Amino acid sequence: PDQTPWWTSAVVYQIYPRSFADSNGDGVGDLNGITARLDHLARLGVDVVWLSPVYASPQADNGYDISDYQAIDPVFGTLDDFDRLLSELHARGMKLIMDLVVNHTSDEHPWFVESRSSKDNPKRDWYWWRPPRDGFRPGEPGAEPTNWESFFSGPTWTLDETTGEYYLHLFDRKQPDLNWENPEVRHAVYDMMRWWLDRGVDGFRMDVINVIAKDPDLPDGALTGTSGLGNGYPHYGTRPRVHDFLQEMHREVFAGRDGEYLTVGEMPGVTWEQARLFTDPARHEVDMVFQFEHVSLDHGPGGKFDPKPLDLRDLKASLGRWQTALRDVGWNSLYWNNHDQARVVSRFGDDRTYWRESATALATVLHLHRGTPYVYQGEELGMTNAGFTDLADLRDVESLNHYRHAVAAGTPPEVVLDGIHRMGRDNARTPVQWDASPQAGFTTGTPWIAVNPNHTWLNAQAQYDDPKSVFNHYRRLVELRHTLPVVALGDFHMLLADHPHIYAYQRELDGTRLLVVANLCGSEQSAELDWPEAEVVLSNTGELRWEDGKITLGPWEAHVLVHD
Ligand code: TEU
Repeated sequence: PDQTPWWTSAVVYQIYPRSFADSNGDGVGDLNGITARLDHLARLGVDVVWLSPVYASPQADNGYDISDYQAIDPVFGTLDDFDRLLSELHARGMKLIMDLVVNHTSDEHPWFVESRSSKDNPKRDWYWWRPPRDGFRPGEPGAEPTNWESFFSGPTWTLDETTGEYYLHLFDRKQPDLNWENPEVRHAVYDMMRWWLDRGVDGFRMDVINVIAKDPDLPDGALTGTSGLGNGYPHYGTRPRVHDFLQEMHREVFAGRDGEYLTVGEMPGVTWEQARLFTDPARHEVDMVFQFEHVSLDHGPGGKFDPKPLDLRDLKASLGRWQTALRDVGWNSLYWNNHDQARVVSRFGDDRTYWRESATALATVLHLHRGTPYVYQGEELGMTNAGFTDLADLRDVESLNHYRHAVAAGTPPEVVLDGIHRMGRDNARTPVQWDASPQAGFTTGTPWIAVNPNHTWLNAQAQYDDPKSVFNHYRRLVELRHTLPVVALGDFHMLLADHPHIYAYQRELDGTRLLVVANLCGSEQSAELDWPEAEVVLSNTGELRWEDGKITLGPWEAHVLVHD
């Protein structure tokens, strides 16, 4: 029988529930809002929905701080609302994968409330507790047990006054890290995962699943940057033990079930060498990973909030490396956007002069690689960065913590704000723009974060019936993946690797060849390209100009050709 996994020809759509659609006018998106908008997904043709967290949460990190894994937060609705959404998705032939956030819980989770209550509480060892560093009193600067810097600025340890010990949090202090060395923790997670699979969900996106294994000696990291804190990544990032945990998870949760599941591990800092192991089907770990190489290429010396221009050759080298790495084993995910990344049309494209052309050119280049594409809500409309100008516009704990620490460290506030407005996660979290009405059809109330003013022209309603719209271009890309086996399974071969502005590659399967050629800049480009006469199956703008082996492409002009 055909052993090709179903997800090799699938497209996944990510919903960030608080910004997708609000059904009860409280200004926050919810489950019933999603259910009311499923026709949008069906029109697009996507196969799977990845639902960002809707569990009970104090919302310190917009739901990535969970206080009850088996309850729906009232702001999103009820378990009945969830079951209705799931059955409506299944009725339309779509699958649903949940966001599994088990590197850490909320500090308001009963597990942590118990753990912190006393040193001899049975759940004390469910988290990472340590006394102050030798020679330091509790609360004294430098008393933190390691010098690691948090993803969200500052130390990764917070003192708990009750017991005079520190607890570890790689992210915000309201997100204490679970101790995966403790089998009780692992089995509690597996019980919860089975509970969701028994409810009918089709798999999981696993939040920062490659940092769950810490070096129990908790050594310091090398000092980096100006914060005086150290890089802990070598001591908690993608350690070999992660493979043991994922293989145990597969045995305990998935083995023996006959469903068609999808697992994708979000792995900041993962290398292609490690991804070959994580995604090798024979190892039963995960089906694919989210890697971060390509979305770090525009990080300047100061990191994410100190952006630098992207060099297309770096992008081609990076994505090409991952295509080569996973051509004979494992599988790639393909993404530009998610709820943590600035909007690609503003970041790598042109959200002014060539907004539609650049959005569709970038989509074409990404989607026809070998791998499973992920479309983040609003990306299919070409939604842009928020255009925020003020600190008061921001909601994201990562940005707000960064602002506080960077300004305290002496960076001028306007410099810090500029980096946040360009690269901050709130750019991806403004409400989906459904129509031109006052709150873009997202809510009848006051949205939790401002709607982008460009929704008056940039919205789904304005695009559904426009054959040249971003939406219909994405719809055609999904259709190509569903109809042409060469898109799902063809070998990948990069072309024009050294051209500074043209991204070109070929796919090949059983004699069928597909060519993608795109000019990813705002000025006309040409190149020598030798390819046989072929049929143009998709273009985003202009007529293909290709004479005597020389191709000429206008600004952001992209074409897809097939030669049988
Ligand atoms: O993201 C982890 C992560 O790596 C991002 O926070 C990234 O490092 C940062 O945003 C810079 O791009 C996952 C979730 O996707 C994110 O929303 C959560 O905030 C985080 O884990 C903690 O759960």
